[in-house]
Amino acid sequence: MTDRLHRSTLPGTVPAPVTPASVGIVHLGIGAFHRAHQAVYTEQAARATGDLRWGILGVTQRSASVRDQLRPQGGVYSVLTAGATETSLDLVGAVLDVAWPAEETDRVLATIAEPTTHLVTLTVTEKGYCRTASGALDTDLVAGDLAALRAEHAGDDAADDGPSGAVGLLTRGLAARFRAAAEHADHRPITVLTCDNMVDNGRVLERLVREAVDAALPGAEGDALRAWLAGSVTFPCSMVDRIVPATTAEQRDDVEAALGVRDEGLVVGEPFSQWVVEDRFAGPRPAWEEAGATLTDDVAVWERAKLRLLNGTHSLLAYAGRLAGHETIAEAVEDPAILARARELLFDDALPTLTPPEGADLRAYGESLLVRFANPATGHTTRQVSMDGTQKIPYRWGDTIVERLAAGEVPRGAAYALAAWSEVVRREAVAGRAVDDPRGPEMQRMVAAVGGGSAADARPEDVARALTALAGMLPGGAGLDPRLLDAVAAEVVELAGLEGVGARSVS
Ligand code: CS2
Repeated sequence: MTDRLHRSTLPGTVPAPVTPASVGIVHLGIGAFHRAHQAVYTEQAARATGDLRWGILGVTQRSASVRDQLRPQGGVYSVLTAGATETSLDLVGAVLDVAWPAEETDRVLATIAEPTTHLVTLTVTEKGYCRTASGALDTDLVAGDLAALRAEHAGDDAADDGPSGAVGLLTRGLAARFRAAAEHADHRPITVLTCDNMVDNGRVLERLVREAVDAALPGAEGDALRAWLAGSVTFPCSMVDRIVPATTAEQRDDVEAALGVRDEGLVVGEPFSQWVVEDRFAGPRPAWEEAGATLTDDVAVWERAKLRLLNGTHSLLAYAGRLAGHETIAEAVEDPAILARARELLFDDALPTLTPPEGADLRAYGESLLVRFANPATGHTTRQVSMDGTQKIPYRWGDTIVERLAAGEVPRGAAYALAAWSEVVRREAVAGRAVDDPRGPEMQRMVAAVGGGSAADARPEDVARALTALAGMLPGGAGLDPRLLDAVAAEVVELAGLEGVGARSVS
């Protein structure tokens, strides 16, 4: 067996990573995406400037697996950049350690409170924000954190069963920082930077933190904390982009052969990477612009273009691809029938709804996405991208649909995409398999109800109408618009007919 990669036993064949002097960033949700994106920008900024204040304490969400991958390696891991024709390997040392909150909540809270910590960043996925269908904080889901926040505020020991969600953990961390600031008579400003694929992501998170404080500490009790949040904490918006699929065992073996040491923390990403960040920081930050990030006052135009064009098309490819039996996004985009519908969503539906960011050509951007999706080297699966549809679709297709309907047009590509999603859900329900979505059980019950108690008896077009109208899915009442519902129903009849209703299961 080969040795494990470690800060102290680095392979000589790849440039050495940085070793930060201290933690400056707490990152909530240290999955593959963060390690292949923001951590790489932080690493490159440190290399360019020599500023070593920006070590990252990564925090996992539900499981300890990333901690178990990185802690034995002193935080160091490699990034395999997988292009269609070339690959390259880099070592990243920006992550100093990883904490699993179930066992180390106190350490996470204390690190957020430290004066040397200037940023909390997040990639916890859309569902990690624990919202109800109306978008408000789901106070039942985060009840444990709210109780702990109350207890900590009163100076009691929180009966800690581990945090129940990122928003709860973040709010507790901010409250700990507020108390430390009061104790030391300083302000400890801090920036909370969300990097998840949501419209106006910073504003959404700011509101959810406020809702958590209001729920746990209503009235005068929470006033001083609220004032500190308003005066000392900023929540910039950001747009992040890099295709980073789950790492496979085969890729780990290949990299082990190349490096001569075993890296359990390996992540794989495409060559393209982009980060547009709203320039609204409460205190110091790494010089991410040295690594190619764009700091701007107007993230919204980029955020909307990326969500509607890239993520919107990605989801269409994932659902339609699964129905056609394609395992990867690259296979799906090379299927001419699916590609034609992807182009329709991109160029006929989404493009007319967008304002191009300064200097950008969104048609060329759309074409470049199709090339990126066709890169077979990342191995991104349709199954992975199709997860959590109810959490993603509102941002990816919702606003396109609303704006096209308002302009008197029926968005055909988006209707096809909704039909493909509905068909995947229906077939899972018929097969009695769990739908990989926080609202999966609710949708399964819905399919059965449409079939009069049996999913197998539900007609695809009726399921599609019901799912399109599901509360919280499409903004502005678009899910009830008869023009859209008729278009989705017509598409699903075709999709179901092509595949033979219920006969074939989704891959
Ligand atoms: C994907 C994204 O899994 C998904 O839903 O659409 O993770 C996508 O790969 C990234 O947003 C690309 O920047």
